Amino acid sequence: MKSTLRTTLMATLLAAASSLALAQHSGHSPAVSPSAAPPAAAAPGALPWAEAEVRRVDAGAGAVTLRHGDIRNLDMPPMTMVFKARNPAILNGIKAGDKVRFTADQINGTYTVLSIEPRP
Ligand SMILES: [Cu+2]
Repeated sequence: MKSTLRTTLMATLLAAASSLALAQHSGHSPAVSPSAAPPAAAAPGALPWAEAEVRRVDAGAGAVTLRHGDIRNLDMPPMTMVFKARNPAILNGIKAGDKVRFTADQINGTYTVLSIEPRP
């Protein structure tokens, strides 16, 4: 009796969990109307690439100086400036003079590079 109740409870929890996962998954489905999508700042994958030339890499500080083009999501015109790397490891293999593309966002008031890679 007791074990039957527990089994039923487990099944209910599992069903609830899987329907929740399903709901979250469908939220990212392309079938969802674009007007219902959250602003571009939400997911790193949603940020537009910007182009830049690397001026300086400060691996110790986890910072990189970029002479960048337009950054559409930040409404920023071309300029040279320092960005923090959200994960300093993404600066491995990047050096001054490299032509790169990158995504950036303003995180806690700091312009932060989320991803960076050699320009294709
Ligand atoms: Cu800038």
